[in-house]
Amino acid sequence: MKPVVHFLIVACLLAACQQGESVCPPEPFGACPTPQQVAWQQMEMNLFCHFGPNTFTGAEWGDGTEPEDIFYPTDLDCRQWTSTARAAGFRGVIITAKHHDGFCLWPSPESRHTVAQSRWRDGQGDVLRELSAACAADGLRFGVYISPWDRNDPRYGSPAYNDAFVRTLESVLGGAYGPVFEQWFDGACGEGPTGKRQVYDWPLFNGTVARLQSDAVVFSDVGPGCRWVGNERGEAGRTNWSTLEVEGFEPGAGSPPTEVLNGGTPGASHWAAAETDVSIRPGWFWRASETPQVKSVQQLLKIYYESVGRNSLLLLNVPPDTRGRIDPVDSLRLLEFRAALDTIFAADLAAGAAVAAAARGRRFAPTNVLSPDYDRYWALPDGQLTGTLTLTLPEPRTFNRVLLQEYIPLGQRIAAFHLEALTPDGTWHEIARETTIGYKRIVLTPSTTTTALRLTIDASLACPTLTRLALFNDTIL
Ligand code: FUL
Repeated sequence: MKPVVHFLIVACLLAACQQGESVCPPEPFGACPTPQQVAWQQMEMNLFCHFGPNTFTGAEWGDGTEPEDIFYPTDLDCRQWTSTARAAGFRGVIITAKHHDGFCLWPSPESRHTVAQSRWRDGQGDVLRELSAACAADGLRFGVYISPWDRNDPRYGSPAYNDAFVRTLESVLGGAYGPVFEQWFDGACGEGPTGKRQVYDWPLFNGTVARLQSDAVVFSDVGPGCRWVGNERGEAGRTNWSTLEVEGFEPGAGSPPTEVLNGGTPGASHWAAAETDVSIRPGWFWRASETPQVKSVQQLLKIYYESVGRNSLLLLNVPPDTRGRIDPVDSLRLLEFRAALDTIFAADLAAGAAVAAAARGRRFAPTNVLSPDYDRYWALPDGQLTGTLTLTLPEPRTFNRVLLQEYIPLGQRIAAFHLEALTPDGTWHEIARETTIGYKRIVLTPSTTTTALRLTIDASLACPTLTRLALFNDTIL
């Protein structure tokens, strides 16, 4: 190209940039999520259903010797699970298709310990068939927990088991039950019926999922799709990076320390956002005796703020009972939880605000943070790692929750920020000082009445992006 032509093109581009319309978006930074991982994180809340022989024996870990006939739901209704989940705002359901006792809730050809050997529906029943159909009918995504630890399979503890486990995966993921959005791999690796432990072939297992369900996000302690949050209390780290150093680690005993799982690793080369799995009851399986201890709305809200509100996905376990239905106490609590969330997040108190900040161009204008459209975001120019954004409200407003969202398709960037409110004497008063934001961060602040809020980004790994800043007032928690 002649230098003069080149000059003209550059000059035109610069002119366009100055008009702010055609400025390029920031380059992706570091490890970024796949579109499937972004869609997964946007689900925000999924339902976990622990169901199997333990539902009938009261055990948390069955030993694999339970007679198949023990599995006898008297009134299974998967539509009741999915309509409850949907009404409560969950987007997907993950079922324990096979827990550590090895019992398969579908007629797996690889096992003699399944619904097919039970008297339930004369051996013709298939919970996965009913649940996947119910999910499709209620517009929910369907996911499966298939435990590699198997206390029933006589091959467990030998290389033959890994191949058998692949065939087990194939019978669920091969298409019989439609698309699977998440494959949940528990890292537990105890002894099998012969007293031996298995050496799991994780690359083989993960490869099998990728081959059969290319859109599925694979959960394990270390991904590859998403990672365990490091505890079962419902608490993601206050600092929570969706990137994780996975080199040299594997699920189970070989996983990184739980504090690392809880907070991720800034700038690491792998994207594996944290999934927070927690039960609405003390145990993972339903027990009549635990019904009085179903978590309260306040406890669920706290969990919500400490999972979804800390850049994590919430996988809330609500185990069906011996009828094969969600207990009315649990389903009512879920609807109360939903009603509380709807009340708290009904009105964005930042609506109508004026927004002032530096920006990389009109397309990335600061006002984008007021729009609920996730793909419209504010961004700073390349190389600018700190900055402020000021919201001026039309009148004094009172809030105690500040919701922030980064545009994660370009990576997680913000490492430190603080929030200040304008006081009547014209000075700024700090109301929060935090670290990461990620896909979604809900900062709990003292109750604040002000006409202006200032966000200062104190540190960022690359020029920051922000797709949402919203204010809410929670009078429930
Ligand atoms: C754990 C399992 O051992 C529990 O039984 C439960 O399924 C939980 C979600 O994962 O590691």
